[in-house]
Amino acid sequence: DPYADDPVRHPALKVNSQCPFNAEPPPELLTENYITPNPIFFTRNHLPVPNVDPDTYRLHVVGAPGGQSLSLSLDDLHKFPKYEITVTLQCAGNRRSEMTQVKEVKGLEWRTGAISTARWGGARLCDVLAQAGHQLCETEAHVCFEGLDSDPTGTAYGASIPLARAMDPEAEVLLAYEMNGQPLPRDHGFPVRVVVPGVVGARHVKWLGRVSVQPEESYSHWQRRDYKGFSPSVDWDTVNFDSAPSIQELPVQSAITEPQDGETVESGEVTIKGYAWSGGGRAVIRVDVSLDGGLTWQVAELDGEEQRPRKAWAWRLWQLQVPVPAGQKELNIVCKAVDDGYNVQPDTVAPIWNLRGVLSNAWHRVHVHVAP
Ligand code: MTE
Ligand code: MO
Repeated sequence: DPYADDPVRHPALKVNSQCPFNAEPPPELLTENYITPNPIFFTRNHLPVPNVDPDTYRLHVVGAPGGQSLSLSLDDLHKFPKYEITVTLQCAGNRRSEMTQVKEVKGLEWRTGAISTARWGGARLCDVLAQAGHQLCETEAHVCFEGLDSDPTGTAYGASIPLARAMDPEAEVLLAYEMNGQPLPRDHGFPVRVVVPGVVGARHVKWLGRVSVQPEESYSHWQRRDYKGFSPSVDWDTVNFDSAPSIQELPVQSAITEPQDGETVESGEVTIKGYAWSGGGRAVIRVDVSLDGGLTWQVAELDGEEQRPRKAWAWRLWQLQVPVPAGQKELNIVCKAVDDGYNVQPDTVAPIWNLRGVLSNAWHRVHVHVAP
């Protein structure tokens, strides 16, 4: 059993698949803290968790023509200037279960918890690439990452990002060896993972073994044959994965974590809580909440850390305390966020439904009963 050596996990996690391990924190725990505690940070593994010996670990960085290839130990990585940034990581499949309700999709049934936030510490990818002789170039180029996890045929998990993002110091792409002040937990990529702020989780390659610069995107299945968006009209007979770009930056997202669907709330006053985040460093500027299915709206209070313009890598938590309208037996609570490009979430799921169930960011709706 290739999974026999997987780590022990926190019992509060809601498991979507045991082997490979895929799990999310329950909503009420997800927004209890601005920084998600490591043990309940959502986990998305495609393969068994590799057991990497930190003493013999080497990160291979293929050098540029005229530059030099690097074989970096953990100590070597620690010698680069250390950067620490708070970054929210979201899986492209977050909230997929809502797409399934419209029509069947292929993928794990994530609810609202395939998203978490940590303070990551590590070396900047641009510094490591520079040491290997890489520079920004005029022609298209991509930085390809390979994990040390592999399938039975020996194929490693892989993904890529454009070289321009990797080399941009403002994009703050990290080779992280710390998560919330601790060495990375095994499930989250021990000893080194990529953190690409503002970009879909799939590119944050864990158990990083190899970095190279190529004229084309990674040939990995997960870069080319997955993690792409399509029209609702496209099905598995007609889909052409080459016709769509790989997902990189994610669209604006928000969800309600309290109260939960089907719950009974006290009459009088209700507190509604949730998270909001947008990709590409776009800051969330507002969250609107409705108690009547979207007929009328109120503006929620944004909590958590104020984000830097164009570098809003982390989520905002939000809440709204409101009187329950007298005589109301049920509430149709809805939330929607707006980012600083004034991008908004679509109001329903059907027009953004896609066969793989990715990019599910419609208004989040929760139906609750009011205690008599
Ligand atoms: N890296 C490797 N090597 N193997 C993987 O299966 N999963 C990716 C990414 N990096 C994956 C990986 C996906 S799809 C996501 S959403 C994130 O890791 C999840 O990171 P987490 O498990 O730390 O939350
Ligand atoms: Mo993912």
